[in-house]
Amino acid sequence: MLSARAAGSVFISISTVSVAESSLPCSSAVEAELREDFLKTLQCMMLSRTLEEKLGSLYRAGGRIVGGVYLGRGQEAFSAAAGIHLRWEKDVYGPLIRDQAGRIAYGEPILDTMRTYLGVVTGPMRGRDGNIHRGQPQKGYMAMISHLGSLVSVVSGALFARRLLGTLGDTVGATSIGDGGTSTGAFHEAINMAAVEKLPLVVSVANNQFAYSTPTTRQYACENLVDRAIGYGIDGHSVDGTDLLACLKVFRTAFQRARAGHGPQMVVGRLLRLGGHGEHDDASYIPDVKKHEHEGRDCLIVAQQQALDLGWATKVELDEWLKNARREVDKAQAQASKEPTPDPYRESWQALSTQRLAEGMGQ
Ligand SMILES: Cc1ncc(C[n+]2csc(CCOP(=O)(O)OP(=O)(O)O)c2C)c(N)n1
Ligand SMILES: [Mg+2]
Repeated sequence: MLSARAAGSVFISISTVSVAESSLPCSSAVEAELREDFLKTLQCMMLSRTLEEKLGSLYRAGGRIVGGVYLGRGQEAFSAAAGIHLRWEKDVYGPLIRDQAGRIAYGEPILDTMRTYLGVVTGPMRGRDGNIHRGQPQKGYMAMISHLGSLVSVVSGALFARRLLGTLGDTVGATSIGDGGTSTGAFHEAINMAAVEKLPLVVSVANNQFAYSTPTTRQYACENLVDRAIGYGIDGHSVDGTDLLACLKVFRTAFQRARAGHGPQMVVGRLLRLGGHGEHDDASYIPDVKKHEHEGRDCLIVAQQQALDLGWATKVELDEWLKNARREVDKAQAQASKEPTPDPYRESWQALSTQRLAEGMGQ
């Protein structure tokens, strides 16, 4: 791990961590925790990938999913490594479009996902959202906002509210953004405010090298996105987003520092999305050569190999977990498929964001 200090900020770069380096000695207690987190996270990644494959095929088959399907294929390690550090109903989480794996690691049941995509009334958004804008704000689980950058101030606002109410305790907040989203004014304003207020916030920046079809060379002029942390006066961390163990280590540090009062943490993961922006997009603008670079490797395959290399799981166990994931996804699909869609004559159609959802916020 390299460490350099600049203008009060800590830059922790583990960008070159390989499997061998990832297994560098740490205390046995920390190693045991890392191993436990790794195995849990890997199973979340498997479940996420299986679920998303099912959603993709339902979308392509047509008829049942209305609206777009936006997947996190290739970003599961980075997303889930953040989600695993969050406590359901205690911490604040504002996931973005590629965070299905993070949502699972955080604790959202996949039945909620399936119910949302199938538009049934039993889903968390009562069938009014068809994909990713679901949440349960009364639990600190913020419904995604599509306007890029806005979630940072929503999560910060929830943390700030708790601080004012005296209920912040050891709460931490986390949200995500893509390389493209970091160019918005909303992102800069929110990060600046969170830095000034020293909020316990972890911002995952998934640098998947494209914002839809716009490459990062047309997105920002600085060399590394993590360098922006210097300007905000916050900690910046950089990690290989395809390496689960490296991601877990860096998020572990980031969440510890946020909870310990060191203010916002920006974690930048380098990776590539292994698919289109959404399932409607064939990503033909991503050059083949990029797909064969280090960032184009599949984090799920890498993580399974890491588990085997470290002796943390056997091939039989990996196969069993994948089978379990398939069973769970099939079960969720079967359940949600028999549930009703909203009845337009009986639903009040009052905005969900009013009283009922707001109840309990900040507590
Ligand atoms: C403020 C704003 N501008 C434009 C859009 C339209 N839009 C949705 S996703 C997207 C690309 C986002 O790219 P990036 O932030 O890199 O995330 P990625 O999709 O690569 O994960 C754009 C331009 C938006 N949602 N919000
Ligand atoms: Mg991007």
